[in-house]
Amino acid sequence: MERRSVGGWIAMGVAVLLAAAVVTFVMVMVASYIGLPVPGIVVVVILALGALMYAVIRGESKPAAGGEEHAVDAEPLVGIVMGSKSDEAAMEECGKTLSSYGVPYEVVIASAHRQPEKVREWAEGAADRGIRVIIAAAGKAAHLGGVVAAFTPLPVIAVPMKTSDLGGLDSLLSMVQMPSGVPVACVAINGAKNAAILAVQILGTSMPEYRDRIVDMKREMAQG
Ligand code: RP5
Repeated sequence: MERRSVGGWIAMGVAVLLAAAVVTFVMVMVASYIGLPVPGIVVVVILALGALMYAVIRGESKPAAGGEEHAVDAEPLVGIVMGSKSDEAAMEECGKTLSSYGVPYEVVIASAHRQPEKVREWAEGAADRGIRVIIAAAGKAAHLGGVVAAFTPLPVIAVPMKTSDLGGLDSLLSMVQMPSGVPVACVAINGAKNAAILAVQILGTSMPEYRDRIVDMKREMAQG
Protein backbone atom coordinates (compact mmCIF):
# COMPACT_ATOMS: atom_id res chain seq x y z
CA MET A 1 0.00 0.00 0.00
CA GLU A 2 1.23 3.47 -0.88
CA ARG A 3 2.52 5.40 2.14
CA ARG A 4 1.10 8.85 2.68
CA SER A 5 2.32 11.62 4.94
CA VAL A 6 0.52 11.99 8.26
CA GLY A 7 -0.96 15.27 7.04
CA GLY A 8 -2.21 13.53 3.91
CA TRP A 9 -3.93 10.82 5.93
CA ILE A 10 -5.56 13.34 8.25
CA ALA A 11 -6.82 15.33 5.26
CA MET A 12 -8.17 12.11 3.73
CA GLY A 13 -9.87 11.16 7.01
CA VAL A 14 -11.51 14.55 7.28
CA ALA A 15 -12.63 14.27 3.65
CA VAL A 16 -14.20 10.85 4.38
CA LEU A 17 -16.09 12.27 7.37
CA LEU A 18 -17.30 15.22 5.33
CA ALA A 19 -18.41 12.88 2.55
CA ALA A 20 -20.34 10.76 5.07
CA ALA A 21 -22.04 13.88 6.43
CA VAL A 22 -22.95 15.06 2.92
CA VAL A 23 -24.34 11.62 1.98
CA THR A 24 -26.41 11.57 5.18
CA PHE A 25 -27.72 15.05 4.54
CA VAL A 26 -28.69 14.21 0.94
CA MET A 27 -30.43 11.00 2.04
CA VAL A 28 -32.42 12.86 4.66
CA MET A 29 -33.40 15.56 2.18
CA VAL A 30 -34.42 13.06 -0.52
CA ALA A 31 -36.38 10.93 1.95
CA SER A 32 -38.29 13.89 3.37
CA TYR A 33 -38.92 15.24 -0.18
CA ILE A 34 -40.56 12.02 -1.33
CA GLY A 35 -42.33 11.63 1.99
CA LEU A 36 -40.44 8.62 3.31
CA PRO A 37 -39.68 8.37 7.01
CA VAL A 38 -35.97 8.61 7.70
CA PRO A 39 -34.97 5.83 10.02
CA GLY A 40 -32.54 7.25 12.56
CA ILE A 41 -30.57 4.05 12.29
CA VAL A 42 -29.54 4.92 8.70
CA VAL A 43 -28.04 8.18 9.89
CA VAL A 44 -26.26 6.47 12.75
CA VAL A 45 -24.90 3.71 10.50
CA ILE A 46 -23.53 6.15 7.94
CA LEU A 47 -21.87 8.29 10.59
CA ALA A 48 -20.45 5.20 12.26
CA LEU A 49 -19.04 4.01 8.92
CA GLY A 50 -17.40 7.37 8.39
CA ALA A 51 -15.88 7.27 11.88
CA LEU A 52 -14.68 3.69 11.32
CA MET A 53 -12.99 4.55 8.03
CA TYR A 54 -11.34 7.51 9.71
CA ALA A 55 -10.03 5.30 12.54
CA VAL A 56 -8.68 2.72 10.07
CA ILE A 57 -6.97 5.40 8.01
CA ARG A 58 -5.42 6.95 11.11
CA GLY A 59 -4.21 3.53 12.25
CA GLU A 60 -2.54 2.83 8.91
CA SER A 61 -0.81 6.20 8.94
CA LYS A 62 1.25 5.33 12.02
CA PRO A 63 4.91 4.94 11.03
CA ALA A 64 6.39 1.50 11.71
CA ALA A 65 7.88 0.82 15.12
CA GLY A 66 7.19 4.24 16.54
CA GLY A 67 8.84 6.26 13.80
CA GLU A 68 7.55 9.79 13.50
CA GLU A 69 7.51 11.11 9.94
CA HIS A 70 8.76 14.54 9.03
CA ALA A 71 8.39 16.37 5.73
CA VAL A 72 4.92 16.74 4.37
CA ASP A 73 4.57 15.03 1.03
CA ALA A 74 7.40 12.60 0.75
CA GLU A 75 8.53 9.19 1.86
CA PRO A 76 11.32 9.31 4.46
CA LEU A 77 14.75 8.69 2.97
CA VAL A 78 16.68 9.00 6.22
CA GLY A 79 15.84 7.25 9.46
CA ILE A 80 17.06 8.84 12.67
CA VAL A 81 17.12 6.61 15.72
CA MET A 82 18.04 7.87 19.19
CA GLY A 83 18.70 5.87 22.33
CA SER A 84 16.75 8.21 24.55
CA LYS A 85 14.49 11.21 24.56
CA SER A 86 17.36 12.93 26.35
CA ASP A 87 19.28 12.83 23.04
CA GLU A 88 16.69 14.95 21.23
CA ALA A 89 18.16 18.34 22.06
CA ALA A 90 21.63 17.41 20.81
CA MET A 91 20.09 15.93 17.65
CA GLU A 92 17.88 18.88 16.81
CA GLU A 93 20.43 20.21 14.32
CA CYS A 94 20.33 16.90 12.45
CA GLY A 95 16.66 17.21 11.57
CA LYS A 96 16.99 20.91 10.81
CA THR A 97 19.87 20.26 8.44
CA LEU A 98 18.08 17.43 6.63
CA SER A 99 15.06 19.69 6.23
CA SER A 100 17.22 22.49 4.88
CA TYR A 101 18.34 20.09 2.12
CA GLY A 102 14.76 19.01 1.49
CA VAL A 103 15.40 15.48 2.74
CA PRO A 104 12.37 13.71 4.22
CA TYR A 105 13.18 11.76 7.36
CA GLU A 106 11.63 9.89 10.23
CA VAL A 107 12.61 9.80 13.89
CA VAL A 108 12.29 6.98 16.37
CA ILE A 109 13.44 6.73 19.96
CA ALA A 110 14.53 3.20 20.76
CA SER A 111 17.24 2.07 23.14
CA ALA A 112 19.46 -0.82 22.14
CA HIS A 113 19.57 -1.92 25.77
CA ARG A 114 16.10 -1.12 27.02
CA GLN A 115 14.06 -1.80 23.88
CA PRO A 116 16.11 -4.23 21.77
CA GLU A 117 13.01 -5.67 20.05
CA LYS A 118 11.82 -2.23 18.99
CA VAL A 119 15.27 -1.46 17.59
CA ARG A 120 15.34 -4.77 15.68
CA GLU A 121 11.87 -4.29 14.23
CA TRP A 122 12.59 -0.72 13.16
CA ALA A 123 16.02 -1.51 11.68
CA GLU A 124 14.87 -4.65 9.85
CA GLY A 125 12.01 -2.81 8.18
CA ALA A 126 13.88 0.38 7.33
CA ALA A 127 15.10 -0.57 3.84
CA ASP A 128 11.67 -1.88 2.80
CA ARG A 129 10.09 1.38 3.96
CA GLY A 130 12.31 3.27 1.52
CA ILE A 131 14.89 4.49 4.02
CA ARG A 132 18.34 4.76 2.38
CA VAL A 133 20.54 5.97 5.23
CA ILE A 134 20.27 5.55 8.98
CA ILE A 135 21.58 7.97 11.58
CA ALA A 136 21.92 6.50 15.07
CA ALA A 137 22.53 8.72 18.09
CA ALA A 138 23.30 7.37 21.54
CA GLY A 139 25.40 8.03 24.58
CA LYS A 140 27.52 6.17 27.15
CA ALA A 141 27.98 2.47 26.19
CA ALA A 142 26.47 3.41 22.86
CA HIS A 143 25.75 0.16 21.06
CA LEU A 144 22.81 1.52 19.09
CA GLY A 145 24.63 2.14 15.80
CA GLY A 146 26.22 -1.30 15.84
CA VAL A 147 23.00 -3.08 16.76
CA VAL A 148 21.10 -1.26 14.01
CA ALA A 149 23.88 -2.10 11.54
CA ALA A 150 23.50 -5.76 12.46
CA PHE A 151 19.89 -5.72 11.29
CA THR A 152 20.06 -3.67 8.08
CA PRO A 153 21.99 -3.56 4.82
CA LEU A 154 21.71 0.25 4.88
CA PRO A 155 24.67 2.49 5.74
CA VAL A 156 24.61 3.60 9.36
CA ILE A 157 26.04 6.89 10.58
CA ALA A 158 26.55 7.06 14.32
CA VAL A 159 26.46 10.23 16.41
CA PRO A 160 28.17 9.82 19.77
CA MET A 161 26.33 11.86 22.40
CA LYS A 162 28.26 14.01 24.84
CA THR A 163 27.93 12.54 28.32
CA SER A 164 28.24 13.93 31.82
CA ASP A 165 30.70 11.32 33.09
CA LEU A 166 33.25 10.97 30.30
CA GLY A 167 32.37 13.86 28.01
CA GLY A 168 31.26 11.58 25.20
CA LEU A 169 34.52 9.68 24.80
CA ASP A 170 32.63 6.65 26.07
CA SER A 171 30.00 7.05 23.33
CA LEU A 172 32.62 7.76 20.67
CA LEU A 173 34.70 4.68 21.37
CA SER A 174 31.62 2.47 21.62
CA MET A 175 30.54 3.58 18.18
CA VAL A 176 33.76 3.98 16.27
CA GLN A 177 35.45 0.76 17.38
CA MET A 178 33.14 -1.59 15.51
CA PRO A 179 34.65 -4.99 14.82
CA SER A 180 35.52 -5.90 11.23
CA GLY A 181 32.54 -6.81 9.06
CA VAL A 182 29.96 -4.50 10.57
CA PRO A 183 30.95 -0.94 9.69
CA VAL A 184 29.38 2.09 11.33
CA ALA A 185 30.45 5.51 10.10
CA CYS A 186 31.00 7.81 13.04
CA VAL A 187 30.95 11.61 13.22
CA ALA A 188 32.25 13.80 16.04
CA ILE A 189 30.79 13.90 19.53
CA ASN A 190 27.41 15.64 19.18
CA GLY A 191 28.13 15.90 15.43
CA ALA A 192 24.45 15.97 14.52
CA LYS A 193 24.86 18.42 11.67
CA ASN A 194 27.70 16.52 10.03
CA ALA A 195 25.71 13.30 10.29
CA ALA A 196 22.93 14.96 8.33
CA ILE A 197 25.31 16.35 5.70
CA LEU A 198 26.97 12.94 5.31
CA ALA A 199 23.55 11.37 4.88
CA VAL A 200 22.72 13.89 2.15
CA GLN A 201 26.05 13.12 0.47
CA ILE A 202 25.25 9.40 0.50
CA LEU A 203 21.85 10.13 -1.01
CA GLY A 204 23.64 12.30 -3.56
CA THR A 205 25.55 9.34 -4.95
CA SER A 206 22.34 8.17 -6.61
CA MET A 207 20.12 11.27 -6.44
CA PRO A 208 21.63 14.18 -8.40
CA GLU A 209 19.34 16.75 -6.78
CA TYR A 210 21.03 16.14 -3.44
CA ARG A 211 24.51 16.02 -4.96
CA ASP A 212 23.83 19.42 -6.52
CA ARG A 213 22.81 20.82 -3.14
CA ILE A 214 26.07 19.61 -1.62
CA VAL A 215 28.04 21.16 -4.51
CA ASP A 216 26.23 24.48 -3.87
CA MET A 217 26.94 24.24 -0.14
CA LYS A 218 30.65 23.64 -0.72
CA ARG A 219 30.81 26.54 -3.17
CA GLU A 220 29.19 28.85 -0.62
CA MET A 221 31.60 27.65 2.09
CA ALA A 222 34.58 28.37 -0.17
CA GLN A 223 33.35 31.91 -0.74
CA GLY A 224 33.40 32.42 3.04
C1 RP5 B 1 21.74 6.11 25.99
O1 RP5 B 1 22.03 6.47 27.30
C2 RP5 B 1 21.01 7.23 25.37
O2 RP5 B 1 21.32 7.33 24.03
C3 RP5 B 1 21.43 8.44 26.15
O3 RP5 B 1 22.41 9.20 25.45
C4 RP5 B 1 22.04 7.87 27.41
C5 RP5 B 1 21.29 8.29 28.63
O4 RP5 B 1 19.93 7.92 28.46
P1 RP5 B 1 18.84 8.38 29.53
O5 RP5 B 1 19.25 7.74 30.81
O6 RP5 B 1 18.89 9.88 29.58
O7 RP5 B 1 17.54 7.87 29.00
O8 RP5 B 1 21.00 4.94 25.93
